Amino acid sequence: MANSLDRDDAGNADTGNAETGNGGETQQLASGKDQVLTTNHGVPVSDNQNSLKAGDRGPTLLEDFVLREKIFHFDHERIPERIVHARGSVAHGYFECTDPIPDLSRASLFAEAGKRTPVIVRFSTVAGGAGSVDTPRDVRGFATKFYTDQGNWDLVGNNIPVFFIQDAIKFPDLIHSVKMEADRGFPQAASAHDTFWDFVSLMPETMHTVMWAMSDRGIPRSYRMMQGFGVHTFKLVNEAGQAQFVKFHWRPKLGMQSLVWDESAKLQGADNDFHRRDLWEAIEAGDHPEWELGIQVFDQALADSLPYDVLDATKIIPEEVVALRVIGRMVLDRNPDNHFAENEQLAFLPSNVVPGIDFSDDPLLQGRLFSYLDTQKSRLGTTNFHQIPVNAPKCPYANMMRDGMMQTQVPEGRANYEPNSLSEAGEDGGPRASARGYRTAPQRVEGEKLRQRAESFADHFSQPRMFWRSQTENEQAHIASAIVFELSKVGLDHIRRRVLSQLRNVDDTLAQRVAEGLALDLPDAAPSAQAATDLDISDALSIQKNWHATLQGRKVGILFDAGSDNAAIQKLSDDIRQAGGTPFTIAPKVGGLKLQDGTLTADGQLAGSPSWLFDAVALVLTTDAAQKLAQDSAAVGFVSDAFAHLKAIGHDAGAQPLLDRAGIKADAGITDLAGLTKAATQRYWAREPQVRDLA
Ligand code: HDD
Repeated sequence: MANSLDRDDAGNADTGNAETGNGGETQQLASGKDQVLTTNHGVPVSDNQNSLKAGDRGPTLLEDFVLREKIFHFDHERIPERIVHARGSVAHGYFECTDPIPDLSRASLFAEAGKRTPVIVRFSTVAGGAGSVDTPRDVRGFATKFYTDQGNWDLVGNNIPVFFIQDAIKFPDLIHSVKMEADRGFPQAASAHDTFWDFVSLMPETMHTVMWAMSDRGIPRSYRMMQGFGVHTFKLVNEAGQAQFVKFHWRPKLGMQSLVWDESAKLQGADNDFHRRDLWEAIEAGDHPEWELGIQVFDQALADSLPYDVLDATKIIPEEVVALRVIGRMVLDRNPDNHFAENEQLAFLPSNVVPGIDFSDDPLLQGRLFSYLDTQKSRLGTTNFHQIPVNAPKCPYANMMRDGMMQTQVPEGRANYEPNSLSEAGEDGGPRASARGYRTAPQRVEGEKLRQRAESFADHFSQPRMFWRSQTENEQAHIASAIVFELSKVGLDHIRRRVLSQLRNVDDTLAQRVAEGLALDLPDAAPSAQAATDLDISDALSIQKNWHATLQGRKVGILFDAGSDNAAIQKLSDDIRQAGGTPFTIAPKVGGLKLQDGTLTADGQLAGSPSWLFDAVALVLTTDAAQKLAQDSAAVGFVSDAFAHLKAIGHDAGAQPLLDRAGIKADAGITDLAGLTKAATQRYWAREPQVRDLA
């Protein structure tokens, strides 16, 4: 395809090979060097600086088609943002099957070891708008489109394995309550407000997901350090049509890591794009994010033996009950070329499944199957949204669906209905259904038509209690503090009290801690449909119990100033790189500074590079520089925040005056420069009681 217009200096086009119009290839937007600027209709433009006027100071003429087209197009550049998950970041990559499962599923992407399937992944926050921030407390979307050779499979999941509600009919209420409040338009990207907690307090089924969202899972350090979950129970179906239940899990190669709350709040000012930038920079640097795909496979008999319903999306099946089998890995190795084309226009549909993967009767999933197809028409404007390159399958597709707004395809012949016998006359009869096509797994269904929640969905508290009991002490403190913080932003007293009464059903000590944190009396427990039982603790639910002590994917900020030891900075930077981390140098001034040995240009200026941006920090300073910086609140804050955020601090002897001013007390995370690469693989949870009052 000729995808660029060759023009001579006079703007004459060489259209020699460019086929356009019926049956030909569509002309693409020209790219590359030496292109002539044209209108959208291909007319060369001679002046892109001045509109057409009557006299050089006169009024602009209506006939200026160049101006009108440019402004017209600009006026319409935005499309409706997603009603939820508006803010997201995408990356391309591949899924590689490592442990084929033809016995379980006839999905071709799981057929052979080593088989690679292209993917695009979109990570997102839920509540904020497209231009909001990356680090609020929120659930994160983790949506993967697999461009398989049997069509697109979209696994549209989250970083939390459960959901707030059990039935899709509650989704609009949930989302209305969490988004900015309807009259005032705030708060943006935050659940800490009346309407969300009002909904939560009245809907005890939210309690499990609330516990996860209030835990450190709600403030991930990086998209690369989050788990992902398909959430619902799905089915795998093999060649013989036999179906088994399945739950899908993504496990990050870097392990799980989270921010601490104060850090995540401050990051919202320091870098709105903290997660987007992290993903982009890692891929640009060739440090390709990777996850394992694990499955939990189980049959009806196991499902029947569990004390909860596998069709209830507010429940997990602990890995200790059904082990995870890793069947593949996903690598993200390419950043998008264009944010609008590949992110804004990207459309996920849980209804996109391929042969070998099927739905369960989870009522939340069933509702989603309608909602996503529907929303794309409103967001992308046309039923032909599947033709947008990022949404189109990479395998051939053919059917009798025709026309519609923004149709870009030009089907040939008259076979736009089926069956037809046109081929008997030598014409192309078009595509036909195949026995190898998608077949729904047979399932006997019977029952009365009714609007009723199954009894087996009634236990809203045992699993949140299991989650709470499975956390470390620090993690429990974080949950209690997070709920205190959120409820402190709730203005209506009766809502706070009702949340407390629901929390009593989860765990009395949690409710007590939250009540104390708010200086409220503990109300009676709310009436509950089913009292909680003590399920076994699941260590897999804790981030801290599963910490990967590695510098990979972590960033170390190195503060220096005039006169610092350049050799020490270079050695430290090399050590950090060797260990898989990223060094970032910071100085009060970004131009080249004269050091003991040579000059060094910092990567970032101190006021714009607070320690919140890094996983650990180093101070390489002369005593004079440290004394001067001890008078600078940005420098003192750099150190005291690193300490308060439980990070490793490596320093040379000269840095002592700054450490003293910041009130740093020695502990396992405070080290000389040589010890920093090891120390920086951790957060220092034991320090936490020193730096804040644990609720
Ligand atoms: Fe949803 C977007 C995940 C329940 C309706 N959802 C959306 C995205 C993710 C999820 C990751 C962003 C996709 C993207 O990046 O473009 N949603 C979930 C999960 C759910 C869930 C894990 C429960 C297990 N969602 C859910 C329900 C409904 C919706 C019950 C409606 C009945 N979700 C939508 C939506 C969105 C969406 C309104 C907004 C934009 C879009 O679909 O394409 O249709």
